[in-house]
Amino acid sequence: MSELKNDRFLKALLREPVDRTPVWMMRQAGRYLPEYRERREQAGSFMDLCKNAEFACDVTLQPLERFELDAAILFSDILTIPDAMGLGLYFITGEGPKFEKTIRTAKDVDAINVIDGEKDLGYVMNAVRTIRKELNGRVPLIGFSGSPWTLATYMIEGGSTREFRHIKEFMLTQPEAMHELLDKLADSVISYLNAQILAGAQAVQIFDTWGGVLSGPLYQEFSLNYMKKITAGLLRENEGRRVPVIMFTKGGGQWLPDMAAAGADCLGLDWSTDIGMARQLVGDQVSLQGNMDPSMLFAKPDRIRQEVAYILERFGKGNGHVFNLGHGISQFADPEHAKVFVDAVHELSEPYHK
Ligand code: 1CP
Repeated sequence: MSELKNDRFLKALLREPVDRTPVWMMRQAGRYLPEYRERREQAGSFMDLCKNAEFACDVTLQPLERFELDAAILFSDILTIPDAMGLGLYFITGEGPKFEKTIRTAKDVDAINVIDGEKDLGYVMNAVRTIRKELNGRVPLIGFSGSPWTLATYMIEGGSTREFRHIKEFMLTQPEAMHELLDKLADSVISYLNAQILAGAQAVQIFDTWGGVLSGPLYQEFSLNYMKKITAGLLRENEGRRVPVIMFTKGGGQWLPDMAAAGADCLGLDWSTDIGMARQLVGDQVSLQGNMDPSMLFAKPDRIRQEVAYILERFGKGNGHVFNLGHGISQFADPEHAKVFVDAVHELSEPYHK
């Protein structure tokens, strides 16, 4: 494997010194880029785009052609695991992901098998290998998975939801079956992420997009516990380097001290938490990733730069900050504004590393 030319991102995740604050954007490959929409059209469907290693590699690299990003993220989706479990994932334009089958009873849970990352999701591993080769050491590649709780919301609801009615009813009335499902998902995520690491992912992120819809004790019991199981089961070193783990719970700002003790190297923050306060709470246990409101990209360039400056100042001097948006970039964001954002992070962060 080729030498890594820019390892700022991996160093910052491990709280090692860097020259400038590294930056990437959640969902950096996607619908806000015209070249992505073109490829997506060519592929025919979103899943065809994910399953074709050349196409997946191509869209992974698209944002790197435009912006000076310090990391690439595998182009895929968190819902590949439930799809591999046999639930039948499909997409309806404008409505987001849907499943042909849903999980509603303990019997449904019993019928689910733990997946094997390399065997059942070989197309993802092929994409990882293709991207690593094509990156040729330019920047590190991030692999990812959904958290068990977040995957379960889609499996039980059958798609996106605002209310989380079915999953919360299931959790509250059939807690044993819920735990059995989450445990199978945690084992599947471990196998999936380890396969990504062996295929070439140099850091991994666990997306707990819906952990924040739970109250504190239920977050601990039904989401954080299973992410702990995952961090304990992951390969933490490959190719002679540590493979850092990032844990991102959207809406999890008030649980940072518990999350910091859950075995991840870095915690992702959404924009509702002040990053200076977060740093005080976690101390030197973990690094922090975030956290500009993605809507800030709708502002004019001066305002975007001002916000970047503010977040850098709130984090302050020293190691352990990876700049990012607080959640995925909007499909309506102007790519020129994304460029302003990325450039501003590099330009304005130098004094914080002297
Ligand atoms: O038709 C299309 O082009 C579909 C849009 C799309 C894209 C670009 C989907 C469907 N998934 C993706 C790619 C994707 N999904 C990536 C690619 C890598 C990158 O960041 O560039 C990643 C990391 C994800 C992860 C993902 N998928 C999450 C977690 C992150 C988050 O934003 O919270 C979630 C919740 C999903 C489910 C999903 N898949 C697609 C959509 C539109 C959604 C969200 C649905 C919802 O809001 O409930």
